[in-house]
Amino acid sequence: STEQTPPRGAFIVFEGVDRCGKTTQCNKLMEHLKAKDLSAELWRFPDRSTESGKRINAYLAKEVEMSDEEVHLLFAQNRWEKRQTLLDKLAAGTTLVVDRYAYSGIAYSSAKGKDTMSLEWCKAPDQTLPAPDLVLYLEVSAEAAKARGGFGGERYETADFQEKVAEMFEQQKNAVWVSLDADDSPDEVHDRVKAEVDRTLTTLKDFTWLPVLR
Ligand code: Z5A
Repeated sequence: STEQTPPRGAFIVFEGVDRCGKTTQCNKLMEHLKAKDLSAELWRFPDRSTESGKRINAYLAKEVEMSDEEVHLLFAQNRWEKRQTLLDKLAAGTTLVVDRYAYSGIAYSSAKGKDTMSLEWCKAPDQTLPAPDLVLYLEVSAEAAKARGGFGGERYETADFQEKVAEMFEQQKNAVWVSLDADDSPDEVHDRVKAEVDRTLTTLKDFTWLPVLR
């Protein structure tokens, strides 16, 4: 038969510092994909519902202490736990919109600036996990982030640290990475997101296989 197998789903990742608007944009993108009648799911990392996720949640809420190295590996494990499900979903044609991925793990850990945690060391545990088709990096200025309300009480939620995190994100830019100015209104940012995602969806037939993180 000449019938073609349906294209696999797209693997779309949102990244950025605290309050860049990822969650807001993920929700808007989901509405856009649903309106196009596409099968899509919204995921987020850390997935706080799994065993590793519960420990991560306790760490972020400052309820438990852990070494920086240990929590780094735990964040990576939290992604490895979802690897097979992620591959199965994409193969079945479901597009995944993912709020944070390995780039966050690498940026937040390497931003700690420890001798024992070089960028290479931080990258290693996520290597060979599926790589996304598109990384939308929401670039927010310190002023705009500040105007979006005070920091919460979780770990990492200070302006100095977020600035270091932004630098470590910049060092990870690659071919599938698109930086979007995220200072404007949610609808204006959404228009930029939509254009990038629609472009990626049309090229998907050329990406029948999924590369891995290097
Ligand atoms: N972390 C890590 O260390 N290692 C890892 O491997 C991973 C993560 C995966 C928890 O992540 C922490 O884990 C995080 C990184 C670390 N630490 N920090 N910081 P999380 O994703 O669960 O939590 P979060 O980063 O704090 O996400 P968030 O609170 O969901 O923020 P957001 O998604 O970027 O923003 P938002 O909720 O869409 O918007 C924030 C506010 O701004 C909200 O009031 C909106 O209504 C408003 N907003 C949004 N967009 C706009 C625009 N365009 N204009 C004006 N106002 C806006």
